[in-house]
Amino acid sequence: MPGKTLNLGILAHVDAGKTTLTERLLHAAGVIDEIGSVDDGTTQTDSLALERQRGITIKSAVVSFPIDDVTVNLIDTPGHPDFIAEVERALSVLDGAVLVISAVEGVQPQTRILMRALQRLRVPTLIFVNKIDRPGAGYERLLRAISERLTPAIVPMGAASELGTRAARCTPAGGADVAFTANLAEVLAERSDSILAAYVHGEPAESSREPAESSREPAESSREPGVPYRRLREELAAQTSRGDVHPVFFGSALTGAGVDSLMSGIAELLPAAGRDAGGPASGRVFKIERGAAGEKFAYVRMFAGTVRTRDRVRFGRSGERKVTAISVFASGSAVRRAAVSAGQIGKLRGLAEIQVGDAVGTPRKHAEQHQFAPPTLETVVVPRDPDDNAALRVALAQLAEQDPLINVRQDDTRQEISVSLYGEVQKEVIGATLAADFGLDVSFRETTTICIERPVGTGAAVERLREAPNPFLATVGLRVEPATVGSGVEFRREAELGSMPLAFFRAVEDTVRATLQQGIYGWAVTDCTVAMTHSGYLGKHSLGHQRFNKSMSSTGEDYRKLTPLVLMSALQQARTVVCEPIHRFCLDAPADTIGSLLPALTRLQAFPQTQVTKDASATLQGDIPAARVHGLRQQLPALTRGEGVVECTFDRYEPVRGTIPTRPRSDCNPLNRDEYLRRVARRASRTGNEPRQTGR
Ligand SMILES: Nc1nc2c(ncn2[C@@H]2O[C@H](COP(=O)(O)OP(=O)(O)OP(=O)(O)O)[C@@H](O)[C@H]2O)c(=O)[nH]1
Ligand SMILES: [Mg+2]
Repeated sequence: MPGKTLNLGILAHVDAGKTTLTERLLHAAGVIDEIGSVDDGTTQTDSLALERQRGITIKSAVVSFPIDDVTVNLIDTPGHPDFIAEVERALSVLDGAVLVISAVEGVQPQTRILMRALQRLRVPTLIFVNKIDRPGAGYERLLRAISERLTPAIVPMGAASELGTRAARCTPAGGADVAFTANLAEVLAERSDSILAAYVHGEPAESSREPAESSREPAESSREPGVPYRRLREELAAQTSRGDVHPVFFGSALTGAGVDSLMSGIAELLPAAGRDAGGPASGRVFKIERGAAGEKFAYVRMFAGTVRTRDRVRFGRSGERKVTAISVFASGSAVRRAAVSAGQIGKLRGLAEIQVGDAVGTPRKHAEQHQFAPPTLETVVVPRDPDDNAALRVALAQLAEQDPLINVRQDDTRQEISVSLYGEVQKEVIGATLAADFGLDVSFRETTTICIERPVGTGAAVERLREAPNPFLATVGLRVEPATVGSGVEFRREAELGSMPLAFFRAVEDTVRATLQQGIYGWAVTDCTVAMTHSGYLGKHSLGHQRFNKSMSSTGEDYRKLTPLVLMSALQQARTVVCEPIHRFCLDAPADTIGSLLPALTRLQAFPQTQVTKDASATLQGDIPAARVHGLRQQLPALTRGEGVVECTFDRYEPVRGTIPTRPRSDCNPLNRDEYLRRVARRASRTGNEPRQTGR
């Protein structure tokens, strides 16, 4: 049985060839006899009906293959920006990655976004320049673009010939190639003093032997007296594993050129995870799937320990369930096993409430942060048959457990359900999934932008125990302040505190975060610090009798009800500014269409900042509100004789100019104190849970 596992992500801009490359790798490893095709809908990883129809990947999929004694679990991810959430979830479970770039289209916007995320997380990454068989494929141009726009620390691993033809090939460079070894030594010496010293001063001839046995490179001795080739390869693997250097391979997933070299690179240069099966179990869910009968499977990457069938495992914030079945990926697909241990990916059954992103067992120390911007669009989903409202809610809740970022919102006042989105393609996919998997026919209202609110100044408020009109057995004081852009929400407890039971602080913090989902204008409030300045509670005994008296003791519920009141009053004092998402656009069009394009861009509130004209084509770059991106895409063909191409990526939030958009509020946030208290009292009398006396 193989001893090590490498969890490998394949990432790229849409259509770069990830799924086709996955087929090639499976074939080269002997797992499949015939290579499937994306265009015919016959690949292993684009297995959903919708993926096959459309020829694009929508969900991440796992397949596995062996290289020597390593089991590689390959995660094929979608490249379309509407499905970036899938990539984010895969990123958190990877040991290494292959970033695919088309040799024709070159470095594209999504390529840069993905590379930045890989580098932030220090995921060891190989670069594969694909499609060298297509007319227009480049070599030097690609290397230049990669080093200028992605990372300067690259090592081209071979030379390409007959580019742009079906005969295009890639010849791996070896130790006998003086130019290759010199370049390798130079790149590696930048991050290694010992390589630098050996490079400059030369090394004893003794270590100048052939490359490491694990390498599939031809076993040639280095002619470079400076650093032995074997040592260079070891150092290359070490620096690649640290995410410092990125080896670049060229090839074609379609013809298979260069795929063997990439396979060798994966085995030699990326670090496989060992099997530390002991210790407490710790894993992470990166995908949820439902079987034909609706049964739920959680894809879990284990980081430590072992989970066995019939083990009770903890997950998420408070879930605990018995695992009823486990499959582990091996030689292609998932096979039934009794246990899954560190390094492996398992498909676990039985964990009913589990969600994508949940920790399984002991959470890892560093909670993962979001790598990509959250969705900036939303739409209301309307069932064609109003009787389907309840079924729609259940169906969307199921989709949300696979994709928490669709963030299903129920607006009780209007009886509407909305979902957040990255774009129009995602909307179509949600519509098609509801029809195919749930038999629900829905329409969508026009897509709108999701804004955010940021505090402008500082605001503070306090409600004290036993001071009317506070009807709750709790003291809560809060101060809201603006924080750095992009910092999110920080909750802080201030000095004099410490006396109150921790559970009450937790109730306050959880409620603060929930309440901030709807600020003064109905948008989520972010980039702020909320400090708890006052706290107080009533003990579990009534004063006179020294006996436990529930009606005279503070409970978590008192803090959950009082906190929104205090927080919203502090927020109203601080005031907030509504900010809308702004995208960067990069638009290529025939130069003679610029005259009609510019006024159209102005009408769309887009601001072109740079314009470069080369020969007959022009490139414009600038900012555009997210709300206008779809309009631009729709108008572009007519404005550019169908030749214009535009790429938009989220850049930042900026205060809205002109009319301030508001979002319909659900009824849980108190903007009006008296109304809120009346509502709480009404709800309490309905549930028989009256506000208690304050003990005076
Ligand atoms: N000529 C040529 N075409 C290729 C090559 N690799 C992929 N293609 C084609 O490019 C198109 C997209 O390929 P996919 O493998 O679906 O690309 P992808 O990156 O998985 O796409 P998404 O998952 O939708 O982002 C298909 O029509 C493939 O046949 C290649 O090496 N050469
Ligand atoms: Mg694909």
